[in-house]
Amino acid sequence: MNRIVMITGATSGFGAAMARQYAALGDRLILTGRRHEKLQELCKALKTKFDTPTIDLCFDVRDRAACFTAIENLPDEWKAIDILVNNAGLAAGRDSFDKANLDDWELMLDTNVKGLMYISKAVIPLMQARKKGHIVNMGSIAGKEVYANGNGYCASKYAVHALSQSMRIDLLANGIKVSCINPGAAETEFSLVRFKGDEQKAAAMYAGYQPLSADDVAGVVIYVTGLPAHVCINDLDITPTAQACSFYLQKS
Ligand code: NDP
Ligand code: 8X3
Repeated sequence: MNRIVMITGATSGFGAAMARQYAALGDRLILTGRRHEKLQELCKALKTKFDTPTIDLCFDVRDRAACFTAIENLPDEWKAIDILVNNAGLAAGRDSFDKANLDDWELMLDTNVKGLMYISKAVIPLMQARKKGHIVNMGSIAGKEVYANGNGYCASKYAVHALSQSMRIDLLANGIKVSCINPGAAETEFSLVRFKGDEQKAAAMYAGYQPLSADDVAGVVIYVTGLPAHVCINDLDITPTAQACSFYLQKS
């Protein structure tokens, strides 16, 4: 479709799956993440399979200056970003409020909230100049309902939800769409990161039911960003069929 799509956190999970699905549609991609090798591998694979023009930007979304520099330094022809997917994010730890680690809280808030704000602030002027654009924020069902031991992560995703509503109101006059996508349990590197490399704990999160895949969530983002210009899905929850909400999960 020849749109310019920027996806943060494209080195794994939802971001990488979205990159592949947008590439299959013929879009051009700006892909970000901290793991340079993974970004390069993905860009190479997309070039080989779909002949996709890509730009890979390796930086940490917690680094405010790096976020603005990355956007400022884009070649002019790449600044016409049609779709920004604020996807980079993580959970760190799953402990009760009294036991949770302060560094984990800061990591989640700095990445999931402040990183999203920096990238959005850098990209929005480019969209305002063109009077169009679509910002997709990756929220979570954890941003709709708090669950036990979710504290810092839930707070970060509640913030993503609030920021999405705020952006939608404040950017209304600019013709910019803002969508917040709220997945439930999806099997990616997410739980491995949350449990700091503990493979058993991570695998247990997805045992006894069929979780969402990265491609399931990517397909929803593709759908939401493929609607006619006058149609905007503002807020969308997606869970595995086995999951009703944050605390009801049917396991065999
Ligand atoms: P993954 O761990 O597979 O992917 C996370 C991506 O975010 C990676 O590409 C990672 O890249 C990037 N990232 C993390 N921290 C930073 C940072 N500081 N700077 C730049 N990039 C960063 O998880 P998912 O694909 O599952 O998660 C994607 C988003 O979806 C997250 O916001 C997550 O909170 C949300 N989500 C996930 C759900 C799930 O169950 N999996 C459900 C609901 C929402 P790198 O490490 O290379 O920097
Ligand atoms: C990830 C889904 O339920 O593990 O955002 O918080 S959950």
